[in-house]
Amino acid sequence: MQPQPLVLANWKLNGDRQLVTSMVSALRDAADSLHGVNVGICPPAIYIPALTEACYYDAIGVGVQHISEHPKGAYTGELAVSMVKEFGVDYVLIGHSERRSLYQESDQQVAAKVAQVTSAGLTAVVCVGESEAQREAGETLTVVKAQLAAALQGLAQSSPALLVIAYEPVWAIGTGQTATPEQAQQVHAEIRSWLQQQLGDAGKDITLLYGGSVKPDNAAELFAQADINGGLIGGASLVADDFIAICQAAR
Ligand code: G2H
Repeated sequence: MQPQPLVLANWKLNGDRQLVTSMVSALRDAADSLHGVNVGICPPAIYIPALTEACYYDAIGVGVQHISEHPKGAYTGELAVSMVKEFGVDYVLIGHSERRSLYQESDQQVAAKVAQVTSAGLTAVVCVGESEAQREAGETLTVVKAQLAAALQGLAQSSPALLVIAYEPVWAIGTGQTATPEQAQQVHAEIRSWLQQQLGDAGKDITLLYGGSVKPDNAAELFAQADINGGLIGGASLVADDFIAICQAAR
């Protein structure tokens, strides 16, 4: 059986309180057209209490874009998984390419964060993907598999059901340049088969998201691919009509 579709909004460093309430209310109005799709929003962390409050009666998941790999201590500016859990967070993004490139988040940190998140019973959404140069050098699968291996190392004893993988080719992020459905499916199929090799049948059930310039006009074709179970949406998740159209395309 295919994993249930999932569409997550990654607002990055965008949005405000007003967007929290208007997005939740637009999703509520569209709820009938979203049956069968799990939808979640990852706003900047300071808006999480406003989001959990706004969607208290709605089936909307709450995500955070970043946590510390440490459970607590002298780490100024960081948030621990236990803290975000207290505020109703379901999903934690880990290893987004912007975190990897701008803040030097390493595979080791990814593994530590996956361990923190999954042992707390939250869902780790691990982002993997190759740069343009790596793709041109034919290194896509080597890069992606090394990133996946770090995620599984962190998963250790926790349930694979707490792991989601988001394939986001770096060259397609925020550039308007999307991987073709065939390019994306090719990598997703490799990810699926690698996960099955490592985890057996449990690998079949892991949700695989595609991310990178997903828009209302390309979402349906991407989500129709056999191993694409939804998306991680940046820019287009800031406009309610666009985000809802993308969520509907995942049904
Ligand atoms: C990739 C994606 C969301 P965008 O970063 O994670 O952003 O849809 O703007 O390319």
